[in-house]
Amino acid sequence: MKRFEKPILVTRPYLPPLEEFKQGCEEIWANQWLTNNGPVLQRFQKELSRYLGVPETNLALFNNGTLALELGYYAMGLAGGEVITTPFTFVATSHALVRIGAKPVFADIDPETMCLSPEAAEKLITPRTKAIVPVHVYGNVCDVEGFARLGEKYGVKIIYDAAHAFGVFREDSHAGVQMGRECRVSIGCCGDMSMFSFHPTKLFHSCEGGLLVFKDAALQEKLFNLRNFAIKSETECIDVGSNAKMNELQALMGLECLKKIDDLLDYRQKIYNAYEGAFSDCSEVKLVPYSQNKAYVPVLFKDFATRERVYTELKGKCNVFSRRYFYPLLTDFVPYLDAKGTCPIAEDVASRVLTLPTYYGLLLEDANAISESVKEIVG
Ligand code: T4K
Repeated sequence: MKRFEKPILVTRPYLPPLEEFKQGCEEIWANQWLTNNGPVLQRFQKELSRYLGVPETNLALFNNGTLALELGYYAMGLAGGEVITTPFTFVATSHALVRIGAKPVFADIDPETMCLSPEAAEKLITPRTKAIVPVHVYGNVCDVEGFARLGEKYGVKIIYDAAHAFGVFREDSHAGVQMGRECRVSIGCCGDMSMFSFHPTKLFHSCEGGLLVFKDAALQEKLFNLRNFAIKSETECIDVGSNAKMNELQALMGLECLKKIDDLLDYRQKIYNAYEGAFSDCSEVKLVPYSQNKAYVPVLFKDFATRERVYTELKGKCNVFSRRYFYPLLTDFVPYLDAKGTCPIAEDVASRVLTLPTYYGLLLEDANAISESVKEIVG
């Protein structure tokens, strides 16, 4: 079993060449403009519009994904209502709901994709339900057709937490936003709204950042306003907004990383292929194959004890820091304990899943060595 000299972390952010970043800084220094809808942010928005194929009128950038969600939920009018969502996610999906005064109602997941199940969600719809918030967890695509049907049938909003799904595209005739590219649409175009996180633990980042993509272009003005305290002019404040503006250095990092996006995606695929090859002869480790962008490498073990042994021994014996995303389940955390035990499939998955290291620059031979260690640990 290989012990790495330096710790191998579950992820590392891609960093653009420092010289190129410095050149971008020169422009920011010359402008003496650091935040509040600056020119670099506007360029970043344009480039994202081009990459995703979404009109610029249907995008809004924020300083992180959590505030993007919070303000997105608020702008969609979810305050005071119930929102059906998944417990198998990062806490931000639900925290952002609670923070605007909406009540998360947890429905179970599909055991294969690990995304919210439309069938389970439908059973919980009541007259108080204002929206459904599925998560494209790990970049696995939700049953977007199933949710579109629920949206139409019950008149509820469908808002995707697509934090993990940047770089995921699909052939789609149900796209929410009219696309420039024929048939190939960003996953962010499904439903009424989607949020991408640009945190450095994501395959694409802007130091911190979040992007909302929305179907109704009229929302843009509202969101731009909400991210700037809801101040409309020097003498008018029209709502209770927040400070959720992306600054110029974040936008510059995003622009520099976007230049590299195809390579970042290709590299993740290569790492995934290395793990896939290595585990192909081992029935004790089930690689979860559904993600298009390979943002994470989740594997399932036969039971909780095995998963815990692999997690602990990788750390102790190999100096490899895998993560148990997403364990514990949200319904095991203090704010959501009243829903504990309501989602048995999610509980089972959370108890057996482990995400293995993947990032641009992780050596393929290191992914192979990690796989060999995992196989040795499970015996
Ligand atoms: N919805 C979903 C489904 C999400 O997964 C997230 C965030 C959100 C919403 C909210 O979006 P943001 O507001 O974050 O934009 C991390 C991230 O902090 C969080 O962004 C992410 N999901 C979540 C899944 O993972 P931690 O507590 O695991 O992060 P941390 O600090 O332990 O970092 C993980 C690994 O990355 C470590 O081994 C160290 C390495 N790392 C981290 C940073 C920040 C680096 O090498 N460099 C770095 O700069 O939560």
